[in-house]
Amino acid sequence: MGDVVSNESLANLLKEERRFAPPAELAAQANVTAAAYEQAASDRLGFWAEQARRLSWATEPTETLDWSNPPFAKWFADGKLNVAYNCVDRHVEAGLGDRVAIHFEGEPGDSRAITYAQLKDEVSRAAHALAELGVRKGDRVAVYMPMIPEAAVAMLACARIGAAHSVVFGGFSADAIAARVQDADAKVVITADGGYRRGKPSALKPAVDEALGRVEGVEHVLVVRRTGQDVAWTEGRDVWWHEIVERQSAEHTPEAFDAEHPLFILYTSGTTGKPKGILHTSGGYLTQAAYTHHAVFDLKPETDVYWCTADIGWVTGHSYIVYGPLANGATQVMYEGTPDTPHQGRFWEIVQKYGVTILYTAPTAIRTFMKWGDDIPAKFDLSSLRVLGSVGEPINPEAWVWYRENIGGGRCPIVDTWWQTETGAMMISPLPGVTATKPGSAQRPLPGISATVVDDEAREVPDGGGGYLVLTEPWPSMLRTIWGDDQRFVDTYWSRFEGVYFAGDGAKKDDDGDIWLLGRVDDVMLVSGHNISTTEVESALVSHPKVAEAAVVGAADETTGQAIVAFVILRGHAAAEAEGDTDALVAALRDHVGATLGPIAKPKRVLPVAELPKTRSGKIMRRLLRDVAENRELGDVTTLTDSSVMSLIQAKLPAAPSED
Ligand code: 6R9
Repeated sequence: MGDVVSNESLANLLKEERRFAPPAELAAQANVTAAAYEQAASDRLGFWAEQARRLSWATEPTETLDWSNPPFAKWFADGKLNVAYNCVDRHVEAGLGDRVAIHFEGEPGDSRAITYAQLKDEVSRAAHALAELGVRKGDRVAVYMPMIPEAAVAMLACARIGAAHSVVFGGFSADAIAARVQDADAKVVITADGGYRRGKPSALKPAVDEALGRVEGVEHVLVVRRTGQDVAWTEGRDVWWHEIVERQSAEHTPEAFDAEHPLFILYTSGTTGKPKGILHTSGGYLTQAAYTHHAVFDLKPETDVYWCTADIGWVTGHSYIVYGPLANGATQVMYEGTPDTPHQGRFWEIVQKYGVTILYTAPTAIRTFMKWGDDIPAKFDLSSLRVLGSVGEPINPEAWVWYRENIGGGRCPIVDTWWQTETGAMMISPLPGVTATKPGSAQRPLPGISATVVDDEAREVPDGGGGYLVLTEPWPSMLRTIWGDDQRFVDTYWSRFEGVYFAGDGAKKDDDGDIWLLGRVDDVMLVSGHNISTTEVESALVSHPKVAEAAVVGAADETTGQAIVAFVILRGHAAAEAEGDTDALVAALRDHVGATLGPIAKPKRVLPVAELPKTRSGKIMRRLLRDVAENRELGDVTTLTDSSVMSLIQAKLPAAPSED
């Protein structure tokens, strides 16, 4: 079929027949039922106006959406609120001051429980401290912190005084800090001496010092003492958090800001080019973060113990550690360190210790746990869990089923939540009390959200077809622009298809109309005229019992245009068995993909590797694997978690590719 050109935008190869009904007990008590879809469908703006009333407004909005100047939206524009008041004070005023807001678990094993009353005092003091350092409404503050409660306090203190925060992930370099501080013109940087990572203190302040040697405009650096490491000190500029914050009053009157007042800027690393400063504002963002956290996790704040394992430096940490859960008065766990310190059961030990009921993590972590083996979670009591979430990448059906069985004990619904830094909050996801879930599918747009799949000509694809994911109506937590670059905002998201938001992801609709995310469109492979998604081939590989993780890329090929090259990580036992001789296994894996998806998707080469290149938020970087597969010099590796991974992979490349 060499040169047959398919008229599909994206082939639909994978069939998944497994279905899991929502647990009856959960469905009977669910926060949100199927009626929400109907209600939102009949009156979308009325639906969101009602969700906005979950918040406490100083001035209730009378307008819902102003879309008179697309794509620049205004939500609840005549309303006024204080985001920090909504996340903290109002719970204390409601008599819930003694409820634990954050169970902090440090990597070395230290722990602290912080109640809503304590959080209110700490946020108030930090707000006064920022004001004393000269931070005013409308200013920007950069935050470069480990995963400690002060990171959340810092963000809320900014929100409280109307300064936008720009959190820079604590694993990023001085270059990244400098670029972000400069782009946002930050006045203050909040950091720590360091944090604990992989069993030892890991310094943070030196990177801030280095960055500030290169950019101007930062007046003060506020430093939390976490590790007690020695730090260089710039007199007049640097201030210890404990010295300035502790002496402030715990009484602070929150000012109400316009719903469209900037709340934060978060830079998406992006695969190429200058990072984009994604701007989020207050009222619409908080409405959707709070609503989705309530609906998708079925949060019962009186009894649930919620844990999101993301870092505060990513949007998941913003929306589902800080703003959504705290707006809902949740009790949550916050963990500082890595999943394998001091042992590979650390996450399950934490679930057991705090009685975690709702767990939100990423496919990359789930696949790592699969690789480490079923026996590790089996040693812990995970019976408190009742809802499991996934975010960050498409979750392979096999990883989904593993998560359900080995972590969820076969009883917990899994919510696979699709969204982006740009969308601010969840957009496509099952509802745990409503949806019969399908392993690997994010399924339906949430109530009040309009998403679909279109072909190259912007025509909606029929059920069973594949193409591009688009969002067809504005939503409350949508990005408002790219900081300082409205034109880039329009060009990047609103120009590929007229009048709709293009997310950059490939997707398909199955025969029931449910949506399956198929990876970034930049990664789609073109094999003999067929557009084949990375996700489907990777999922077919992961469905083989010997494979824990897979990444596939299209490499230039004389006969087929591109040929599929697969990099696989074997599961613990399989890696040991295959030691030395992988030829038989490679042949078996190629056949397995061929049998699962059809001959067109059979990889030309399969390379077992020990690690895959990932971004710091755990997403596979296929671009670098493409460089390897095409024997090119490696592109930019600075966003890699571990740059030695690439030399290991290159060293493993056999001279002669396996052929049919
Ligand atoms: C929240 C977050 C956004 C990109 C997005 C997509 C991928 C996220 C996903 C998913 C399939 C899911 N993605 N969740 N793909 N299924 N449930 O991750 O934001 O870091 O901006 O990344 O991540 O490709 O476009 P962000």
